Amino acid sequence: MKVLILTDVQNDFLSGGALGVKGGEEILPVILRLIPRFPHVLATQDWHPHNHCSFGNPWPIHCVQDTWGADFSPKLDRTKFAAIFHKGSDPNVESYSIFFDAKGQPATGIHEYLQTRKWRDLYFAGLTTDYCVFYSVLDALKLGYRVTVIQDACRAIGDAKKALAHMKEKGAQLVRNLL
Ligand code: VGL
Ligand code: ZN
Repeated sequence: MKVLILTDVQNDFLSGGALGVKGGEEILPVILRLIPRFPHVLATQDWHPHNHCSFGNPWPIHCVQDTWGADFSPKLDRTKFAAIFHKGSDPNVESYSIFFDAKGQPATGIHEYLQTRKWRDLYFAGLTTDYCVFYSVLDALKLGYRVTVIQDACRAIGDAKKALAHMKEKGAQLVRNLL
């Protein structure tokens, strides 16, 4: 079953946000076209307590729980999401991947959710190509999922090309807007 996973399409990663990613807005129309094409859409949120260990080093304060910055882009309709998963909620642990945190512990429960339903064909879109998408894709491949990255539905903080090449080398399929 094909599942679209929207990673961290949150105000703080978009322009005007604390960690605004260059070109972040450009993915919104692409994502809006993708959503109705998938039988299942899941979304994640970087969801930090106010004292998260990444604040100040290496990141500015961002995606603080229950603030505007942590909210989804207003262009997204959250009623379209079958489920929403939160990561980075432990003040002492970073979690770029939606599967495992930096200590190797389950980050969100998404793996169990997918396994229970036998959904194995994952399509990634969102922010950021070189952090959340990157580490989630590598973990998904290790977990045995079929993984596709929708390139033009993602944007990077740093080097997108390098991140994409690495994900491809590890077994991810790269596509552009499928439509
Ligand atoms: C992320 C920077 C800081 C991400 C999270 O999930 O891509 N990037 N926190
Ligand atoms: Zn974060």
